[in-house]
Amino acid sequence: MLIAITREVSPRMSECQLTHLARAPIDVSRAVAQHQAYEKCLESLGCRVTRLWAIAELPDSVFVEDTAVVFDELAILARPGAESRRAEVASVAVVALEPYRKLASIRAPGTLDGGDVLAVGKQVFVGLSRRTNQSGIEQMRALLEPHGYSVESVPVERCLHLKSAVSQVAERTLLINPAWLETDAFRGFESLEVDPEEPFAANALLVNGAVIYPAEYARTRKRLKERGIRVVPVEVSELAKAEGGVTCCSLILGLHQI
Ligand code: CIR
Repeated sequence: MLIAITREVSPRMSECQLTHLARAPIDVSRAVAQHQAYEKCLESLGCRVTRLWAIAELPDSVFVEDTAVVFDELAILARPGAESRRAEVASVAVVALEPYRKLASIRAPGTLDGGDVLAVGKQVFVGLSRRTNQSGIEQMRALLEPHGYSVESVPVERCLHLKSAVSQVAERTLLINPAWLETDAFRGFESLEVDPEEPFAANALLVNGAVIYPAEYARTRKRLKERGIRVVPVEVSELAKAEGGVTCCSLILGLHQI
């Protein structure tokens, strides 16, 4: 059994942080409907959804992925690089994570956004980005190495987070946008490139052997299907205007209590 932690869309989502996109009007009621459909999708793939309440004054709080990184042995509470997002962490930790995992925290001066962390088995790649700094990565390494994980830092300069440019789509397969990332770190994996006309298409969410994937990236979706990957399309256009993708809207963890 998997648990998916989500949080309702803030009614003030239009005030979100933006780094690479121009501000476009967000239809919040449409964003809410898209988010609910996304949660349904998670349920259809076998997740039990734990939905946290909306926090109006935290416009980006629907993007729960950035607040923590969950492993079998522990959950690491992030310290988001954007100051406006730091207050998102506490309630995710106390309400949703504490029952299931030992908790550790990234501390100042470290910063780390969960969207910068790609964990594949015991290999953990962490984007060194505008949001995640060297201290955040070193703290993550110190917390994970004793549990047998390797932690490798990957420079991220052309997009928001590491997982904007690479995500896992099958046990040993990564979906990558090579225009946004040096791919050397991922040499040990099979890779699939996004269609060059769909630069934002590298963020996919692998759940129980299927991939939750934005409906709008038809060309890359075809590539995934041709690789034998089961794709479950979702409409996430309003969430995308806030620079969110499909991994950002949940934290997924295996159900075992501490
Ligand atoms: C932000 O800039 O922090 C939000 N507007 C978008 C965060 C998306 N999160 C993610 O990719 N993990």
